[in-house]
Amino acid sequence: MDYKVLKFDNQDGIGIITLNRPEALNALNSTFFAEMDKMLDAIAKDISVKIVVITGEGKAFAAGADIAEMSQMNEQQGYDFSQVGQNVFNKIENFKLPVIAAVNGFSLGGGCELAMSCDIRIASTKAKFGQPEVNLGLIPGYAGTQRLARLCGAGNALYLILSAEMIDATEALRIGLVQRVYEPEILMEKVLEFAKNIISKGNIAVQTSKKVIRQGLANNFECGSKLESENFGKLFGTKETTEGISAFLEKRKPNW
Ligand code: CO8
Repeated sequence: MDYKVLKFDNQDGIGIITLNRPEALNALNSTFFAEMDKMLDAIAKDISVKIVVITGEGKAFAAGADIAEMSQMNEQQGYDFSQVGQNVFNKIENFKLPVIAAVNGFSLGGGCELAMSCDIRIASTKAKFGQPEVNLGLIPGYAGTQRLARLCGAGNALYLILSAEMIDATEALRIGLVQRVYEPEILMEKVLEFAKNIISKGNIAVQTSKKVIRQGLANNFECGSKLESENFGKLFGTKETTEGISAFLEKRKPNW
């Protein structure tokens, strides 16, 4: 497939998806959602990709849903556009591989919601975050009301969504919206180093950890803990776990 607003690069097993419509600050339009959906399917089939990084070209990660496209919408179309976005972001959240957001710049509205659907957010000191929808007489529509409240607590979600305030990376780090912050010049280097470190671990264990955390959060503590035990047990049936434990006891590096 020919991609118009996305780029893909496989760097030694790290699949890098770059939002590539910098002239519109990578605003999320229907083309973006169709292409992201297809690209995720293609990555899922490519066994050489072990982890995914999402970033943006230019000064934005993504400055939100495409306001020009939304300007023509009626109630039904607004609902449908919200559903399309939620489905794609759910696909990222439940993707079998870990997904890291390398937040290079503006991450606003739908752009912040995209970052929140990723597993881990690593930001540049130039990044800015916010849910400015109320400035437009809107609310977040790609599950931002739900993810922000779960990631940063109801108080922080209400503070940001009701005020439309834009915060910098330091503040985003303080409220737990991002996990690390680096200078822009070294952002990708640090993200790739981090991704490489994850790839060097037991891949099945890494993917199982993500699955159990994600499915556990969608259920109650008891269900989540049971899921953990089931998956913990299953790992003892894999060559990966046998090799990992043997390598430790034999004081050598695992040969996955
Ligand atoms: N949509 C469409 N175009 C955009 C968007 C956007 N969200 N953001 C920026 N652009 C365009 C601008 O129109 C401009 O285009 P042009 O050069 O043709 O005039 C170009 O990108 C560059 O932008 P600016 O000149 O504004 O750049 P600045 O550096 O001056 O400002 C800002 C950067 C502060 C990020 C500013 O562009 C801005 O405020 N953007 C809008 C941010 C925003 O409100 N985002 C939230 C959108 S609503 C949303 O995301 C809802 C999600 C849920 C949807 C549910 C489905 C219905």
